[in-house]
Amino acid sequence: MSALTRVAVISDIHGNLTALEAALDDIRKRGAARIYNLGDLDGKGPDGPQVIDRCREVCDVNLFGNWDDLITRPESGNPLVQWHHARLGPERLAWLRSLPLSADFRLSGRRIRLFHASAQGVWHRVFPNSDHETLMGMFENTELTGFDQPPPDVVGYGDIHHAFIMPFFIPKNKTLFNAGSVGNALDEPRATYVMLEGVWDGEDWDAPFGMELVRLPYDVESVIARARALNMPRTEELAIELRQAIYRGMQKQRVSAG
Ligand SMILES: [Mn+2]
Repeated sequence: MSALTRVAVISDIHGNLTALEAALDDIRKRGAARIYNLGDLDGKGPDGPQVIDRCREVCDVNLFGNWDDLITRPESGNPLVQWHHARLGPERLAWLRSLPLSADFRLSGRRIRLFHASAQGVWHRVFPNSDHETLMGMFENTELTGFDQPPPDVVGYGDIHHAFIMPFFIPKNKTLFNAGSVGNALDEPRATYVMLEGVWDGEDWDAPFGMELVRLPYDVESVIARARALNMPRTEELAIELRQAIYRGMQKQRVSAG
């Protein structure tokens, strides 16, 4: 019987160093051997440079997200994007730009595939209530995932800041999960990630395999205070996201609706 390996899957830290440290502390306590980060390291939160430096140090793999795309192309003209871009410096920007789009590995027989948003691209958004064909598209080999690996059994992604673990009835033995968001969770206001457990690179499907959704409290107010101290654009929208898990795009609608 081989020993089980724990693999932490984190995503969407969005410049929230306090939430990242809470997640890393928990990951360390649980003895994870590997950490995969699914992208969106900066943007929205105040500490992008520190988050990038920390992820380079502790994550085994860092993947490219849509905000990593946005932030490395500041010509979009958005003042928020420009504010974040200006703080990173050329070396971090080049590193972000160099990140891979997907990662594959094997755990207890299952082929696991991770990417930021979907197999179609970092700007292609998939929700758990998308139609069956769209959800099945997450398991296909594409330009983004490459064609050199067999299609996966378990797919994990980030992007929507909404964690879930969804095994399918049809087809059997396929599971889609979302790691949620460490630094900008929109399903509940806590740092969120997923821990996988199984035999690393093992071929035996009958070896134990586990997936766990982890929620952690952190000092939300200190992050908001830090953003205010830095005069970060859209800090008040960030405050509502971090305190109440209400997406900034929904905040105005909520006010006008009532
Ligand atoms: Mn994101």
